[in-house]
Amino acid sequence: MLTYKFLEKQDPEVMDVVRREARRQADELELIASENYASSAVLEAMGTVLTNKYSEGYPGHRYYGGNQIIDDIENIAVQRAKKLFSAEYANVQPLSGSPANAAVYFAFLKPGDKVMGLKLDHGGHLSHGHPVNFSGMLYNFVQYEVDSGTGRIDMNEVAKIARKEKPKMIVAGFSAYSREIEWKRFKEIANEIGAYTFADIAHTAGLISAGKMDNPVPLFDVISTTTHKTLRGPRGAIIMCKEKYARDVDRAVFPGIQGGPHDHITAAKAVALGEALEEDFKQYAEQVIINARTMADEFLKMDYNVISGGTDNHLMVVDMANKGITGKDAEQLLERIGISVSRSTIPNDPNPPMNPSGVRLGTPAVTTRGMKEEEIKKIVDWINKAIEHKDDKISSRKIKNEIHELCLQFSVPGA
Ligand code: DSN
Repeated sequence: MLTYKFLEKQDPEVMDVVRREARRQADELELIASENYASSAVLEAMGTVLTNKYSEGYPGHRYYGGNQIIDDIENIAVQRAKKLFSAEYANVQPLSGSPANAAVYFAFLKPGDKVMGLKLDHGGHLSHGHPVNFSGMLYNFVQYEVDSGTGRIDMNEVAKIARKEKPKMIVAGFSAYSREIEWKRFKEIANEIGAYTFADIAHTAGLISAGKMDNPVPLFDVISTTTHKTLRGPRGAIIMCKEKYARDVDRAVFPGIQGGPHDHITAAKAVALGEALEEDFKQYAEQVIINARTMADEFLKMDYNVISGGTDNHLMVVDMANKGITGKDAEQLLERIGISVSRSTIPNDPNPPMNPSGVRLGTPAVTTRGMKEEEIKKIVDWINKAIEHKDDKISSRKIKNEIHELCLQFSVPGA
């Protein structure tokens, strides 16, 4: 564990929470598809004196004095983001995914403009036009869905809706979709109707940057990503775009949406981007996908209903209906044996979002610990046994102990 000697002395109560959470992260299995373990170097960068600085504006054009050194950290992060994703332009200031998406809409659209995005219960994100989110309140979203037979986005259907609705922007991206996105086809459809293309690659940025999935950055007008999922950095986000939109994007982030950037987080983003440029990150990304495929295959062998029949990326959504348990109950049952997953809606879910039919599982975090196919097979077996014997306390205790034994063999950065 990192030392935290000053925190320990100053505030034992807070230190106790940090210690307990570090223990939990090390002792349990993290299968939440959007979570990962940032490296010790990323964690250290977040704890630096860069947190003390205000630096509204951009390198060379700040509204506060004393930013000549801070400019360096922002420039390093920008250069690394551009190199990693082959981007013409990068803004590394967005505080997280939703604010980044807000800035994208703000840069390209006016309130009331028509936009197309993937529906939430079909794998989209709240900020892709859900009515309870600012995106659905401010903009006129029309939503596309996955095909009910294949569980995949049907590009002919996307084209049909786009031609009929003529949105000003098409959003491609997701929170719970396990297949490759046909970026080129999205671009062709958008070109046909003169729409902007916006890719939200929050989930797969690490896999894309490592060349393991197709990269929309050179193709699309604008791209957002969080930095803490498969990219394995600090909580935060980045927007990339064509050079011609740079000024609009910058102005939308600051002063449009945000105040001062969080410079300690920018430093941590720079560290994570540097790590992702290294050769061993490519191997990590490849293993994330191999592990996810292994996991999906094991679930399928045990007669689980994996939406779309498998995965091309790091995640899968499993409909638990044929196993006689809801997504919420499965999440809580697995939590009791030391496995974290997130409940998830399935396409056209008959159940409400708080108690949906499915669970979403992902492999980024366990792969960071060094787990491979052998461990993944054990994990699926434990999940299956826990679900099959859900009322058997002795069996649950035994599985929990076995999970703990496995966790002891695979360390966690920072824990
Ligand atoms: N909360 C993230 C996820 O779990 O996918 C998206 O915002």
